[in-house]
Amino acid sequence: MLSNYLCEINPSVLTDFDQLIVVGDIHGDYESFQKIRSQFNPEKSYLIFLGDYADRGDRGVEVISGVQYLIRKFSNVIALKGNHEAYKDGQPTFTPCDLIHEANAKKNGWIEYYNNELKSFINQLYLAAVIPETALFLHGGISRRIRYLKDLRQPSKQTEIDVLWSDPFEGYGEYPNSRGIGVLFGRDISKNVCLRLDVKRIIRSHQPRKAKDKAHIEHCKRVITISSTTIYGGTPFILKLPTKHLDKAFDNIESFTEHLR
Ligand SMILES: [Mn+2]
Repeated sequence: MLSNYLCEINPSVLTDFDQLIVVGDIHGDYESFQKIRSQFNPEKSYLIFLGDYADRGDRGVEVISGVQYLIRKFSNVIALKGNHEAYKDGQPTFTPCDLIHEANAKKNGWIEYYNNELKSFINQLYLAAVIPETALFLHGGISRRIRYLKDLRQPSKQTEIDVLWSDPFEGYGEYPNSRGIGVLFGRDISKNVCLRLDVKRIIRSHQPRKAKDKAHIEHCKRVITISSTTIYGGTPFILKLPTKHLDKAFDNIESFTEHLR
């Protein structure tokens, strides 16, 4: 159980920091994680991770313990849940789960790792974060089910699945996702959800192949996909945006893309 699904970021707290750093999928790429850490200044940065910390790359255990350390130590670091953090009774709801093999090789076996480390990590993850009038942050996407902020504060099981698994497509309407879970959402869905939740854009990850070298912008600039992993090649990056001119910075995102190589 997540103790709190939606992290509502107070804009006046945010402007206590110089920059907002947003991190996409890491997928066990510990080298990229270390570079992200070196970009983070606890006094000056507010840091948001968008999920998918492990699997695919071979150092998910290390990435998770690094993120765990940051969210425990700093109130200005928050981490969202990705579909690779979705487990039910110690069983992954996705395949393949490389973290099981990693935990068996590096720790005292999967069950112990899950119960003693992973579970408490997952319990600290939010499903989404919002900066009022500015941006909604989540791992995968949205659906018609999201009509009010309360749908994210108290999400139904299906809404949670939509957020973790969905992808945007360049059309209109909403269709079943070819992943077999979540939806494909069109530009009209993005427009409506942004209007109803009073944000200008949605920042997400979940498709690192689409954002190998730079942010992928679609749906009339309302949907921005980022990636912070080398697992599919390309140059991983983070967003590093000035908190005082956040809206302007989001509209000029290339200038605030910080490559990690
Ligand atoms: Mn994902």
